[in-house]
Amino acid sequence: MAKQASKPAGTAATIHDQKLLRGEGGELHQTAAGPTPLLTTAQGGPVSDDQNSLKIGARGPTALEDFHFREKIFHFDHERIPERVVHARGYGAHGYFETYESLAKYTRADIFQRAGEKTPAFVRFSTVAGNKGSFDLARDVRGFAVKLYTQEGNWDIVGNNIPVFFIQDAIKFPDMVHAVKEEPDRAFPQAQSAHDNFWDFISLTPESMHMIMWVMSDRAIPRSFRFMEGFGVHTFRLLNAKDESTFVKFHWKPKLGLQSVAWNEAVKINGADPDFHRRDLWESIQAGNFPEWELQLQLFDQAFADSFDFDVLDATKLIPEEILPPIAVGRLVLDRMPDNFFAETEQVAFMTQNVPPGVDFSNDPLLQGRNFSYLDTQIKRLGSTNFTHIPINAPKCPFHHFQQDGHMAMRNPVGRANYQPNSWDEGPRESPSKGFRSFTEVEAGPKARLRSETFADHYSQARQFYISQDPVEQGHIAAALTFELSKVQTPVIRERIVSPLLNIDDGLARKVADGLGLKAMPNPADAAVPTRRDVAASDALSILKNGPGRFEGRKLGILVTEGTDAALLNALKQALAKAGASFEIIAPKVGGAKASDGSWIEAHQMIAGAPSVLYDAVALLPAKAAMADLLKESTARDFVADAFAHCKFIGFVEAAAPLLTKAGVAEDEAVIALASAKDASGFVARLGDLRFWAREPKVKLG
Ligand code: HDE
Repeated sequence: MAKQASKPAGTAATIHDQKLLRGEGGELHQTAAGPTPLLTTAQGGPVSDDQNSLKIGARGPTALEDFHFREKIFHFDHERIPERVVHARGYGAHGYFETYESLAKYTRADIFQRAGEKTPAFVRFSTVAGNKGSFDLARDVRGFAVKLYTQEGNWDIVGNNIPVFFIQDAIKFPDMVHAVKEEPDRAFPQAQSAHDNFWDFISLTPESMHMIMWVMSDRAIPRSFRFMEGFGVHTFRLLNAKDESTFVKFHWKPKLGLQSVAWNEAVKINGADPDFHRRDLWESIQAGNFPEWELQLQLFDQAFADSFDFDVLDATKLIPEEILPPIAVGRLVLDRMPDNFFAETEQVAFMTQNVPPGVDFSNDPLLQGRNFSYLDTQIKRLGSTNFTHIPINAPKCPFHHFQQDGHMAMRNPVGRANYQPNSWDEGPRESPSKGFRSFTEVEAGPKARLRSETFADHYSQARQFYISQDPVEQGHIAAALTFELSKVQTPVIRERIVSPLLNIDDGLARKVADGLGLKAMPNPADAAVPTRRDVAASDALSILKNGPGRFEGRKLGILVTEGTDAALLNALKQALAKAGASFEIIAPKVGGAKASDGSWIEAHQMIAGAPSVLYDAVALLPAKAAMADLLKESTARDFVADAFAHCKFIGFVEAAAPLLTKAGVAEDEAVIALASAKDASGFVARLGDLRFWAREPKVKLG
């Protein structure tokens, strides 16, 4: 081998290699689709040899003259751009927004004028704290950023899957983000809030407690992007043709309902498939199961806003849907993956300040700060003021302005006039009627660094969220807090978190204190405003109280072996197809297995590569003859034990009974016997409950 590699260029071996790569006679490769294109440099120069750099003799130095080599390496060296300082890990898709009916009464925004109008959209989902290469199932807020390419320019609703935020004033954002990201001296932990710095900051920032309830709830470990809500968070304004203002809060509601995973499951998913969420979106869009959300608006006027005892400008507060039911105004469908991840998902630049005429900002101090940050950050990341020339960021409506030059300018104004007013009768002009007009609000007050008194109640809505949860969800919040604080090494910080919990719910505080093994209960934290104990529960805040009641869009993991009952397997597949659900076949070997009727079952996964955490429910269809081998596989045992511990529905044939025993499965109503093909549809119907949480006290998920 070594001898061959050292042969000088032009010897038989080298020419042979090159012929293989380029095709006989040095001609272009022929494929079914015709000749492949000629490889060129970035300057368009044809390339003769892309396998060997230019050398002085086969074993000699590389010549600096090799412009093709230098260009190739130069470009490669610069392939990375800075990742986003927050929301670095994300995944996007194209789609459209369809307006249900005219909202002219509230807004002059063109996108809301005509029923049935379709507007192109691009959406990027993300985690917040983790780096670009971190895993999908971090316990974290998810970004839900929507770019709508309207006829009046791009409108970005840069939201999250949680309707409130940690802080009230944008000036605290760098501190908050520094605290949650990896600690600077040791550079860990990544993509995790379970560490001292984060909880230290939280313990000193009482305004964060409402958000903490949300991020410690199941909302922070969604099953997939498709099963998450999105929220604009801030109060915005809609302005109609008469410049009349209506306050608005934006909500995206997933058509398939909400769903989350268990924490123990999330931890295992991160190992089994760190790309679990992006793979889910990719697979469903490729399969033609286009995820869909409804845009719902909470609309209210100043008098209504004034009627609350909290401030609608405070991003740590929400308006319960029972008090102000949202109205549905359109739907968002994602139906196409980007052609290229970098060009689109990585380079997309969302900006809160991108709003069309008819949508306006409120004075929310977090939103005001964001309106500065999102433009500023694009220069850092995309490197030029001309980032709007990148196709994913360019408007899809006609646009004209006099901005010119700069790095990477792709298009400049043509003609003589590059300013206005001008005497050449050239170029665009502004329009007071069509252009963006701000709401005329009279502002007055002392110039000072202030926080409004109306922002001072930090606990009432935190309590409201907690008491609105189903008992299972409340248990998860207590367990999450206990887990996170157990990773905090400084005992006083653990205690400092229990103090504000006492202002939220006594039972919760006690559970966490007990879980942490605190020797004594601390005093409740000082509260600027005492918690309102009379806040009503809001069922809309619970995931479990609003279950979809169907298995549509979910995935069953079907364990098969040699001799699996073909009729039952086929009946299951049919029932799943009818329910709009999918499945994966897991076999001892990925090559598949022969079914009872001699047909071949193609497998998607082998058992060791597909733990049950990757599925919403499982069906165990082994044949009796295969059980002895299957029982030896610890991954088969884990497959079942985990499904049971994660409160999943388990369907099983009689032959699988020893595996259930080995996995410690105790019978309950979600462990369902599948005697024959006729049981398949009933089993799939039961899967609509998604989980059997009544099992949880027995399996003690922690
Ligand atoms: Fe962001 N945020 N943010 N944020 N944010 C960014 O913009 C910022 C906040 C959100 O998929 C950055 O392009 C400040 C709330 C999403 O590309 C940056 C403050 C909400 C995304 C930035 C906030 C969000 C970002 C980082 C406090 C929910 C990802 C890179 C005032 C309503 C968008 C970038 C995407 C990204 C700043 C708070 C959502 C640095 C200063 C509240 C979904 O500009």
